[in-house]
Amino acid sequence: MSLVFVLNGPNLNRLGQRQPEIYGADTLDRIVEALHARAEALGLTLDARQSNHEGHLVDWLHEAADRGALAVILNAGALTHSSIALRDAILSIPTPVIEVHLSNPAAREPFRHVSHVSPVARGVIQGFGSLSYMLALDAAAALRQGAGR
Ligand code: CA2
Repeated sequence: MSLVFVLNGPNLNRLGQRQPEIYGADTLDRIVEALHARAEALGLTLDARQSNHEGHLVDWLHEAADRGALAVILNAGALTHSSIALRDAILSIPTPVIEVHLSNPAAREPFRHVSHVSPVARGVIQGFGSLSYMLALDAAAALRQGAGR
């Protein structure tokens, strides 16, 4: 079965506790649970992880490639707007990376308008709350048929 990594960055472990008007009321555990159910229906195996540390995300991007993952769904949190290391890690692997965001950073503060991930991502889905992750999973599944090129 095709493997899809779902990587979440800093503070996303706090989802559902503050700012539901921006990020929704779901916890990350609930989002991941729903993703697992959808993945099973799509015939995908998920490996979902969260870290508040940039280096973990870099290591996991490498691991996804080494394990031959079909795709990585990445919400890098605020590292999206600051991390050249994550950009370089994405460039260092052949695995397609689908960038996701719960909110629409382009419609928020100017410092969120820059993403170091977007230029090197296969595609970007943002602004749909937890649905962003579901849409990204459908996109990952479609990559099996060579979709999107
Ligand atoms: O919209 C997204 O998914 C973000 O990646 C979320 C990040 C933010 O820095 C990005 O600009 C957009 C924030 C992570 C979660 O932060 C929380 C804040 C309060 C309560 C719970 C989580």
